[in-house]
Amino acid sequence: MSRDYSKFTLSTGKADAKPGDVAKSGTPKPALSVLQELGWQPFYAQQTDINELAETPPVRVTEVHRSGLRVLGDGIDEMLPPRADATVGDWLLFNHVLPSASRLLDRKSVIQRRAAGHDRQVQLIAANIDTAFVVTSCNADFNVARLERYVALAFEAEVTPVILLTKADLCDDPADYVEQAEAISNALTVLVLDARGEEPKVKLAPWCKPGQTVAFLGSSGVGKSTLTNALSGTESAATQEIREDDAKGRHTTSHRQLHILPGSCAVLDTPGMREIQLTDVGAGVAEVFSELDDLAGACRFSDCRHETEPGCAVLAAVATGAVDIERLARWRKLLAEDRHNSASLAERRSKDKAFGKMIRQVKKNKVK
Ligand SMILES: Nc1nc2c(ncn2[C@@H]2O[C@H](COP(=O)(O)OP(=O)(O)OP(=O)(O)O)[C@@H](O)[C@H]2O)c(=O)[nH]1
Ligand SMILES: [Mg+2]
Ligand SMILES: [Zn+2]
Repeated sequence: MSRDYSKFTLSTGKADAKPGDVAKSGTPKPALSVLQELGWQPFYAQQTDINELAETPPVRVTEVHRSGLRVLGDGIDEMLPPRADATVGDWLLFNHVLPSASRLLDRKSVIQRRAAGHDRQVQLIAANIDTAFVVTSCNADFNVARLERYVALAFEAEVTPVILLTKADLCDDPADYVEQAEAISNALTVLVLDARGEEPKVKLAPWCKPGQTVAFLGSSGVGKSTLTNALSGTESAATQEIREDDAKGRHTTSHRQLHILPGSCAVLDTPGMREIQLTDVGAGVAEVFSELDDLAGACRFSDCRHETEPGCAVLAAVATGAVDIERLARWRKLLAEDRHNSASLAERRSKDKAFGKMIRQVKKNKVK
């Protein structure tokens, strides 16, 4: 069956309202197409044209499994063979003749981390997210250093971060948590809420507009799946009670899944992350700690590490009490970690290059 993709290219812009879509009140209500519900935006449309779309329709990766990628499109629900270059949220142009040749579209954003374990590869967490809801609870899960990491990841990816403090109903006075979260960055919204019931729908509405893609990130047990269910009005995401003694979750969600909400946004529910090692997020870290980054410009040495160097403007600010010494310590730790991980990545790349060159040389010699 061939579909009319003309309204999904840039030339004609958004899907037009059909006469039947006029709501009873008389206000015209634009029909949300399947692709728009999946999060299709002009950014993706401009990478293709109507002919290519008709041949290879757009599909979005909603789940990644070892066995392959689940992709959804207009009338399409397929599994593609596994591929390392794609992650949840990616858009592909689906080649039904040769699915593995489906073309991956450029991303609007990508959130990635350095994976735990020995090989410590860069792991893609999500692509094409508009808003990252960084979720923590008003309990023992709350940790400023971890929140700063998530916010740096979001800033680096140019994704809007919003911190959600859940379980407000279980906390006598969330004000202290709110204050600490707000101190992380001026360019940040902090909301406190009960993840169950109707509250999330109302409070998250400004970010969950039709056609938008939002993600819930955070530790296990903070309520990411509960929030997903609250937005969808279903119980489709499994949830489970946390351990009473230390408020730790039970890693109930085991894989990332993009939930498509009819008439609304796309919601990515993720498993609780045990560790987020930063890599290649220099700009994101600088943005979170912008007041320190600005001060560092006035240090005597351009490579000042703000430890013991003379003429250090950051240490001077600590001495006057203008800068919190613990925040400085967290900043230095992230800078060092990012430097280490990014450098080893660069090293690995150059090693890979050298190895490739050696192989080519060997092959060439054989031919001779
Ligand atoms: N009272 C209350 N309970 C909540 C709130 N948010 C989540 N919970 C409960 O906390 C438990 C864990 O919630 P989940 O939604 O499973 O947490 P999760 O972040 O998805 O956890 P993982 O899937 O393990 O990463 C469940 O029992 C929820 O009902 C809240 O705001 N208030
Ligand atoms: Mg979950
Ligand atoms: Zn300094």
